[in-house]
Amino acid sequence: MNDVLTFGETMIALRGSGPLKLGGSLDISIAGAESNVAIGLTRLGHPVRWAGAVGDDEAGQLVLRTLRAEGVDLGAATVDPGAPTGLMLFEPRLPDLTRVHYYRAGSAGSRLSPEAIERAFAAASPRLLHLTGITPALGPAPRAAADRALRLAREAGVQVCLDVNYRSRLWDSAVAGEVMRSWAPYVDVLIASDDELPLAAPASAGSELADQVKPLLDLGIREVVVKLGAGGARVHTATGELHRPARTVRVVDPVGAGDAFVAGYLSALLDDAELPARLDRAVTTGAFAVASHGDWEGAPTRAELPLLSAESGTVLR
Ligand code: KDG
Repeated sequence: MNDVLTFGETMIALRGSGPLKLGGSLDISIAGAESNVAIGLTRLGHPVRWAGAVGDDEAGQLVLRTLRAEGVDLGAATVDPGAPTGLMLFEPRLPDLTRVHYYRAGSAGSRLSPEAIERAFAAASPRLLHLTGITPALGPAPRAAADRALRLAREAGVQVCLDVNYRSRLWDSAVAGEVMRSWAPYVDVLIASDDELPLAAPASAGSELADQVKPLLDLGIREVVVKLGAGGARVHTATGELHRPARTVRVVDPVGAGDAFVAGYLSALLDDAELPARLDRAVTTGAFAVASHGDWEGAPTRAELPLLSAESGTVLR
């Protein structure tokens, strides 16, 4: 049985080394928030099923081959012959600023159906369903698929994690807020950066973080986890709150850090670890991501977790 079921769009990711309009060479890999979490969890030893859709094309083959090589269960993945695999371009424009360009309108991922998600659930109930706020931004079909997943999880007593993951290039914040608020009552673990939290909190909530967290806990959300970037992370529950600072590492690429954080948090939760250990693992896996290039490539295995505590300049022979 899989510990986790997740789905969402995974695309071909092309990374340049400077302004795109000047040309040059591109590195090819894959990227997708949910599959980044799936890889992060799989490397930590948790069985994960990814139920997204790719086109019947070479790009789709790269997505599936990569996930398969990482040990992610693809038994419920869809190959859609009627649409291409999505594409995203990463353009490092300044040392600390990367622009992202999406080519995903009409992609296979934007046509993922509720029926595909029914099949994914029918095979076996997971312990946890992980969704992100990117999926409903892709179109009515993936939004309906995610709605269906939330209802199936509720019926089967499967706990739900939602990472708000707001993408302003995909949809308007008012619409995103409507969807996130309608999903909140189904969620057990809500993960958001501090600027994303207002999208999930009731529209009437105040502007202070505490004013936004309380109504979410009152709704029945068990853990509200707030990512604070370089400030670390905080988890709020009905009985209190807990903070962990970020781990100190040399930042080489912040992309994928949020997904790595989620993988670490959920891994410790699935191990039945207490809240302090969940946050510790989350800030550790997040730090691995910012210290490595790519969306998911730097995700640690369980044996590698202690490496982050090694002194600078350590060579392991
Ligand atoms: O931030 C890492 C991923 O979320 C990103 O690279 C891919 O899913 C993605 C998106 O839609 O931006």
